[in-house]
Amino acid sequence: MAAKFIGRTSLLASGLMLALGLHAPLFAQVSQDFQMRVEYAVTYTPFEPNGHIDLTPPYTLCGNNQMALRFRYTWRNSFQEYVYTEPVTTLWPYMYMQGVNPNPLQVPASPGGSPVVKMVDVGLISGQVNTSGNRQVVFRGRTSGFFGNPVLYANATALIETQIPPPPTGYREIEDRTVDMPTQPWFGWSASLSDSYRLDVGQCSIQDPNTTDCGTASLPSVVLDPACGTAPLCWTGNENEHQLTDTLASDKRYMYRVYGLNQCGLSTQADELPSFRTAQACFISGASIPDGGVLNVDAATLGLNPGSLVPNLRVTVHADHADVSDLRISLTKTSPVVAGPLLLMDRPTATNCVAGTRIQAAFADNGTPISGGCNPLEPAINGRVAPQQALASFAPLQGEGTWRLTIEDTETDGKAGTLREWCLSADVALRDDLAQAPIFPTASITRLRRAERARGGGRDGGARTARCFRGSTPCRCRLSLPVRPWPCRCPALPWRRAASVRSRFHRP
Ligand SMILES: [Ca+2]
Repeated sequence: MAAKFIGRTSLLASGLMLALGLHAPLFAQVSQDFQMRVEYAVTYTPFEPNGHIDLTPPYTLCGNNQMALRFRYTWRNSFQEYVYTEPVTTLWPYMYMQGVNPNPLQVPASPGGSPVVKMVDVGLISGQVNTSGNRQVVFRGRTSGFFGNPVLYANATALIETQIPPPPTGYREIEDRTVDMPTQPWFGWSASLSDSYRLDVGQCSIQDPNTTDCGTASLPSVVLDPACGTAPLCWTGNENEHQLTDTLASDKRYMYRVYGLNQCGLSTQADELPSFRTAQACFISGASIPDGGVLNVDAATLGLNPGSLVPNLRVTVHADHADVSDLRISLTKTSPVVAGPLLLMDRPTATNCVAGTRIQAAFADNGTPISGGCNPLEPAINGRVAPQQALASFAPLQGEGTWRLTIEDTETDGKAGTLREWCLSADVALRDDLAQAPIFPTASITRLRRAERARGGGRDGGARTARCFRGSTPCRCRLSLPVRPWPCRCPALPWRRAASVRSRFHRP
């Protein structure tokens, strides 16, 4: 009778405690002490088919894979029992119970109140999941009452992350069949369900510049080993972007591939991988574009046909900058003849340009005007971009000689950047003349402003303004060729926006 009475109270108490989510029985008598907890999980993944002991929740259950939860029971009762292990939350559709061992578990009477510790393994297998996420599941141990003892309960909670392999990589940058890319390009792709990535770049089997076909590329096969090992042009990391530190060959077509990885596998790949072609004469810079300042870099080229002209000149600019709308970019031929500067880009303010980061683009006369807007994602400006002034102006010039790229950060707003690389390409092949490729990061804009004031020069008198005068008649100052400045005189006005390129040109 006494036993029956104890049984009813303990059942009530443990039921109450179950409702409260407490381990039962916390405040029962020592003779009813029964607890369980998750000791660890054994997870089976494509990378660890023999299982991996995971001590830290959430425990990963991969699609079409298994896991085992090991429960530790502590029994301090003065009677023996059978304990059944069962879920008290719904496992379906994310996972199913596969088995419990041992079930039931026999626990002997605790000798003199010292604990009896036993382990039980519960096997789970994933359901047909196509999503991933954390799920909290509760298991309980339930005594049988077979020996006339009260039915006792103990609870344990496991946090399980169901996961599926990453979806196919969404290639964003570099877009397939882009030409005139820098030789240390920046790559960006979509991030989805991946913990890390592996990028491989390989030269295409078809190198004919007259076709955009790549053929095949000798990319290393990646089965389940995400490490690069000795693979060339390979990178692994956690970011869904990468700036290549190896230098690709100029004027070559390359294919690339990105695998997304998580514990549950590799992303699958589209049949056709993206490819791109590098520009002809490239100059790796790394020079900083000072905030509110000017960067000039000079570089020399050789034409493969010496003395030949530069039809369809293209200028590749790869600049890592925190706000592309600060920038004004121009190109000048500085020797053997002087021509320019020719304005490539002038502080674009179209959609997404303000605060847009990174330029990785080739300025070409058949490009798309920036006035159509920048990209919402990095790089803000990419692909083939129409220059502000036609590069066809340079067509009568020789490809050989020294060229100067000028990047002016017109806003002192704390946003600066780096010119990573720039390149020249034309329908007649050019190559960089490494023997004569001096780089001259130059004067800050402050010095240019001072020089301008000393001359009595003024602020912005650019091609689209009428602040300049020929006598008393407003006139348009232009930056395009011919080389010599137009005879315009600009009034001295307070500086607001720096305009060194223009103002130097507007010298009376
Ligand atoms: Ca700035």
